[in-house]
Amino acid sequence: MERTLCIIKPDAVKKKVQGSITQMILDAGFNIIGMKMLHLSKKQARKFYEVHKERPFYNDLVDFMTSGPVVTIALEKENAVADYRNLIGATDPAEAKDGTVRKLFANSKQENAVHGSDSVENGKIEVGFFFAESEL
Ligand code: IDP
Ligand code: MG
Repeated sequence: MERTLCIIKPDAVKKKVQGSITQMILDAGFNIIGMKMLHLSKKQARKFYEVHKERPFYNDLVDFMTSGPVVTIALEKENAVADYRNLIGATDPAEAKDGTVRKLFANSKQENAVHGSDSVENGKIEVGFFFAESEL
């Protein structure tokens, strides 16, 4: 079983669609093994998105991700990383396929409703960023 991390981002929590997104994830066959709502600090957001620190959108991304509460969800399933990326769709909702989470709920390339891990290795690392093994 693979693990992957979902973050329901501040735009989606503000729109009150965290329940709809969670239901889509469950309907797609994922097991939720951990879930928490929290308001990220700047320090946490900077660390989480450290791989993007040289990108022009990094500071805006940190501001956005700390603009309101998020819901972090640890997911488990066979082929979880790729299956979850398919469920959420492309980073830019204008390019996301019909029926994907981002097509349905994202506002823009930045405010794109959800995070998803990009590799099996990062799935493990990112779940560990928010959850102690004893919580899962
Ligand atoms: P991903 O979330 O689909 O894996 P990444 O390229 O890893 O996309 O980017 C991380 C996050 O940074 C995106 O989900 C989005 O919120 C934001 N982002 C990425 N590219 C842009 C951009 O060109 N403009 C503004 N925000 C961006
Ligand atoms: Mg990414």
